[in-house]
Amino acid sequence: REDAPWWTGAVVYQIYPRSFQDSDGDGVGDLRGVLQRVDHLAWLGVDVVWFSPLYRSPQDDNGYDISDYQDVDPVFGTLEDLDEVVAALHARGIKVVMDLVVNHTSDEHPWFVESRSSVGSPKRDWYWWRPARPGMAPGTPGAEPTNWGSFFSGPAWELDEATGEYYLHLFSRKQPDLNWENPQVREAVYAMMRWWLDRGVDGFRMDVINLISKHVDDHGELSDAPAGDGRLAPQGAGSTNGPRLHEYLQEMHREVFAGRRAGLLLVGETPGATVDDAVLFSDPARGELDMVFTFEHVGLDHGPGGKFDPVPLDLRELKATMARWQAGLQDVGWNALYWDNHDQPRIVSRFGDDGAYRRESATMLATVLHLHRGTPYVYQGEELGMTNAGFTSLDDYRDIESLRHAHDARAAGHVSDEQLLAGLAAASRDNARTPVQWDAGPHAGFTTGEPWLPVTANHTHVNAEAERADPASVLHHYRRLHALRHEDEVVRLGDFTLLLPDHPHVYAFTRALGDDALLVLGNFSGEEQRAEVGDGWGELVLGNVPEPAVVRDGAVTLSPWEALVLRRA
Ligand code: ISL
Repeated sequence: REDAPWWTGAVVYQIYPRSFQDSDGDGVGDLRGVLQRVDHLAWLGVDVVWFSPLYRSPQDDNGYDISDYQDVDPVFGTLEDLDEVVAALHARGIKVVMDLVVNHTSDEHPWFVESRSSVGSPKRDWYWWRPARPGMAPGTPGAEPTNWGSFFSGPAWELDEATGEYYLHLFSRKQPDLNWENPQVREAVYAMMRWWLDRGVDGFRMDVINLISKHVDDHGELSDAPAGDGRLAPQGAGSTNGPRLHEYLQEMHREVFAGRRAGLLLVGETPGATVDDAVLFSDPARGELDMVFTFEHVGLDHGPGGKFDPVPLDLRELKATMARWQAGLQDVGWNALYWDNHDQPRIVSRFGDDGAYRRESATMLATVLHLHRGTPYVYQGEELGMTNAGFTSLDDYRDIESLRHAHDARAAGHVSDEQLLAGLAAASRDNARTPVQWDAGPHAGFTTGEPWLPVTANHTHVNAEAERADPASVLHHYRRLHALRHEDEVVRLGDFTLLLPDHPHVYAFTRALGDDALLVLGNFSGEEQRAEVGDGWGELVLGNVPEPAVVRDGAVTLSPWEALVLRRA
């Protein structure tokens, strides 16, 4: 137990800088704004802050399109401001993790500007340039070098008129993919990473890191992925978990992290990774990453038409999925636990009830997640029980994925405007990106100017100031969960066992370590629910309602959205 890495007892807090706190009235959050809120983070008891990209960027994808890896975008401040923020957080014992976006750069990055300048450019091979399909004229539909689809709609290839070749972009056309096959690219990335560690940051959250190795054949060529009927191949086909991925990660580890101070955090974002993949990524003996973000549990409410065509969650599927990941990483590796991030709709609006039971369901969801085995990630505003944005007009949306989807859906004409708006209201990434609700005042205390994205109307009662004053609030509940992880070895390290897999509304599991054990229950419904949990449960560790349920004759009746944590008697 003493050997367990520090992050088994840590909570990570994600800041999306654009929406956290504005200090200069331009309506966009910034680093000096973060300085104003360091007390909030310290009081909340988080151990690490992960910053979504702060780097210089044209902001086509809100900073996930980087034009200079070693500078801060002026909209957020300066490198000196960042140094101050890092120092202020370190002074409170909070580590700082940077987003690392190295599957792609911005098309305005000097590397790409050089690469696109001519077919003979020394950096031509730093990106994926390919001619049109044999026998087809560049620019004609279907002439793209492969059938790969972009994550943001349409083909993953863009024709560059000047040289007559296409370049690969798995995301927007302003995000060309780097060619990791080229050793110079890898060395440039590693050098940049070392520069950040030398500057004092404590690790990286690696954006779509399992897309960096493309599926090339023996001749270095890319080819069509199975699509069935001539349409675009699914997103990520041809590039997910490619053949050299583990080799690259191990090389990165040797080149960047070997011999560094203890206490770094390396977390990968890995859409499409399976449990078996995650074991490989997070097995300490392999020298790759500490943990990865999985996507299976946040795909369970995607319908036949994808994320913008949501279906109701079947709790049994959620339990089965989470339990499979818990079991798969029990002996080797580690889980990253999350409900929310800057790409996902708000969990209280998604799996909870953001109306009458907002407080209860937000605290229940938090309890269930944080009591799993793994490192919990809290996304800004989640600790307040912030809800989805509730936008009713297309004009409110700013997110490139949402706008591209809306454009394509309208062009294809297969959904009504009403359906389109309903899909966006449920699943748009902008749901997570509305400004943090600090107080009941104008623009929720986020800015003195016009916020870049509308503030949610419920900030008059859902806000940090009001919740700080209310011990029963979502905010206080998160603080208790963080303290519990810091203090309780069973929460950190106990084995996970799912109970009642077939109960349609109750999430139930135990955590056990030596003689100690916890029972965790969550009612995922607005009705009372009875659950058979057996006898032998004693002390109340945590609840979320004024009169917590009690186990009698081996059964318990939970009130709507109740969460209950009991210790073995
Ligand atoms: O949000 C998604 C779909 O709705 C995901 O597919 C997402 O695009 C994917 O998880 C990758 O996300 C990361 O890389 C993107 C960036 O837009 C996201 O914000 C980032 O989290 C490209 O850098």
